[in-house]
Amino acid sequence: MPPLPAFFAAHQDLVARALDALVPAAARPTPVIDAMRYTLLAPSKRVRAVLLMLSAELCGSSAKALPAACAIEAVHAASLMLDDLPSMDNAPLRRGRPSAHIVFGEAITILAAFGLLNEALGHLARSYDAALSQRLSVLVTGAVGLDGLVAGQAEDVAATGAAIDFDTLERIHRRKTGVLFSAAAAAGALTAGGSADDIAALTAYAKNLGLAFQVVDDLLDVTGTTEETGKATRSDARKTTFVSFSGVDGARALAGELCRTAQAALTPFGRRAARLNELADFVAARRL
Ligand code: GRG
Repeated sequence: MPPLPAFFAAHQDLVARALDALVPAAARPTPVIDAMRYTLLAPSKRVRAVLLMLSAELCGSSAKALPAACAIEAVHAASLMLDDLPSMDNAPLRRGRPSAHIVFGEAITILAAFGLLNEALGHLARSYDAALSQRLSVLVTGAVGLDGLVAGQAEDVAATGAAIDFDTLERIHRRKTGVLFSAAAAAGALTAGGSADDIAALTAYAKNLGLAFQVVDDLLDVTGTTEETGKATRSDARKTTFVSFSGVDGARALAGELCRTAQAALTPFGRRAARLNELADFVAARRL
């Protein structure tokens, strides 16, 4: 994977080590644990974890943020495993490796995804006091649920091969991608005791950042390489994407506009938001 901005590195290492501990290798390996670790620990940007940690820092401290960052990354990894299945996106390559179902089969992959989801929620419950773990659980289950990943994916599956309008496309991806970004930012703020105003501003930032991230994902499917993205490219032919809707230049302009809207939401934080501004610049220009 090509190098990421320097400020990613410290958080990425911390998160990678904590994820390794969250799903430890079994003394006697089992296929389902192997499959959980295969996708969870594969090299990746960890952008949602980094967003969570930076949001916590902005609200005072990231000292308590790591378990929530791991939970969000475990949910994300589960969603990737399910998304790649033949009955969904049928994607052969993920994080630079054959997708989990190619290595472990569909049944074990589905079980491993449920395993990761379960570990994510268990980790939140174990890692925080009752009040904070309750608020974080509401956030994360909300992001997965009927106004989040599951709803977005269901509408995406239904839309495959069909003509959809821009509002539908946007709703699908706000749910599939944007909502988990928002949950990550809000969760970071919560772990640092952020105020309701902090949480609202960070949620607005992350909602637009997440949609921008998806628009760039669509762009990279057309303009990127497998070496850069770790995924098969030119794979979205059966789908309406931001590129098929708006063209490469239109999608690039949209991503830039969404990142600027995201950054505008950070205005109340002033210079304290420098890192999150940098993260938005990275998302707009990313090649991986
Ligand atoms: C029950 C958890 C659960 C999900 C069910 C399958 C599903 C519903 C939703 C799929 C959501 C999905 C995979 C959206 C795509 C988001 C996206 C842009 C993924 C790529 O993220 P990156 O680039 O990947 O951050 P890395 O590998 O760096 O983590």
